[in-house]
Amino acid sequence: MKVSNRLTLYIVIGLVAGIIIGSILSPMSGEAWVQWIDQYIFNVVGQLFLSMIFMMVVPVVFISIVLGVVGVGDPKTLGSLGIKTLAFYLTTTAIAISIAIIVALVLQPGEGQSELLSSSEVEEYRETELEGETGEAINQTFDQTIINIIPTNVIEAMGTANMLQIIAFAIFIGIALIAVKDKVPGLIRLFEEANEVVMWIVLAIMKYFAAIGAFGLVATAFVQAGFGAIQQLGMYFVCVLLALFIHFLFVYGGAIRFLAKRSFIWFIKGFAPAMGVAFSTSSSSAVLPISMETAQKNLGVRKGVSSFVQPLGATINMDGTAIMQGVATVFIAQLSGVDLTIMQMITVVIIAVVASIGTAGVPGVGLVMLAMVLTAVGLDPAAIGIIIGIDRLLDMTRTAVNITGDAAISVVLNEQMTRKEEKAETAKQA
Ligand code: DAS
Repeated sequence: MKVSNRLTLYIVIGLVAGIIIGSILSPMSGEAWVQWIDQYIFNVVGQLFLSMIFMMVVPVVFISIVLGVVGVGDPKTLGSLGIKTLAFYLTTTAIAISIAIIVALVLQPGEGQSELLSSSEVEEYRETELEGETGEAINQTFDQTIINIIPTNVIEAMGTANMLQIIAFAIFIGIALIAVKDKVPGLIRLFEEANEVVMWIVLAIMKYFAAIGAFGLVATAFVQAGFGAIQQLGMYFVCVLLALFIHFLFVYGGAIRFLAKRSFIWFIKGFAPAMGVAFSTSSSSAVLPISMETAQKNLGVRKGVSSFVQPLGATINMDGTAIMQGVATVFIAQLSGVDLTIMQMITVVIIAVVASIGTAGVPGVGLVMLAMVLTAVGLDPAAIGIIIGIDRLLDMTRTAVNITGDAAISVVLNEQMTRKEEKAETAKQA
């Protein structure tokens, strides 16, 4: 069953209504009645929806990847699919951050605002975040990130929704099922039937709760939005949105148009429901079941590609986040009166790509990775305190870009695989 255009329309209506109502109420967010509505209506509705889709992430991702690997059929094809996927992801992320750096160098968002560095938010961020989990994340080295991919306890990996570890375990199970499939036909059928059940639940959640859930999440975000901060950080805000738009239009548009040889409008219309839910939840991981369902049902991506490429992408491919990091690094360098050298910019690109590998797609994770990037180029990570106020609004947009990149690559790989099979078929008949 396709994710219908009508459902897409309802989600968009929910989003727009949430933005309008949230923006109207935002100036009165200090009033008791606004806080009551925000806490007991918007927030409850939004969080219930978010919990429902988070509930489905681990079962959907695990079952889909096992079936995806079995669907691909042989480890060699899976290997080449994996290498192509990683190559596309690293390339698009490097392009994304380069676009971001260029936009920030041209528009100079930090020019003449160095007083921001002495704002109270900087010290507050240093005392709270940098002492906490962000501080630990900064110190996670690349080798730890790689070693952590293999779970020592698969139940804990699922219990903590450690996406990379779940993906790794599912790939092992899938490859084993291929090797012994004649002995375990019932087990493969069990996975297929379980997939029908979990995907039915995902679609039902979308059908009955996505519009109202998206409304609640966006409304509460805009009630609490730091519109004041936007005025002060207007150029930073514009730079991030402009770089996201350029990347979305030219990189993903180009990939769909010239690599997948499909219409970009077709792609946007088909993937819109997932983009809407990503925008409202600010979590690539939470929206993963919906983005896979939408890619498979609306964009015709086969399960073997979608259920391998998209979960991997939700974890290691965050072009939108890389864009925020590129702009924020140049912005904070400008505030600090530092002219980044070419070597430092290359370091930003490498660290941003490496940082995205070890972090799951959850709200605000981009700022944790930004602290690692700033530290790597000798800038003060506490300066993140300046941009944290408007990050919730930017997080929504960049999360939608993150998952759109994963879907675009899935469509490209799927179309290439289909064309390759058709060519082989023609050759066989000739
Ligand atoms: N919210 C993150 C995601 O889910 C992106 C970010 O924080 O930059 O993709």
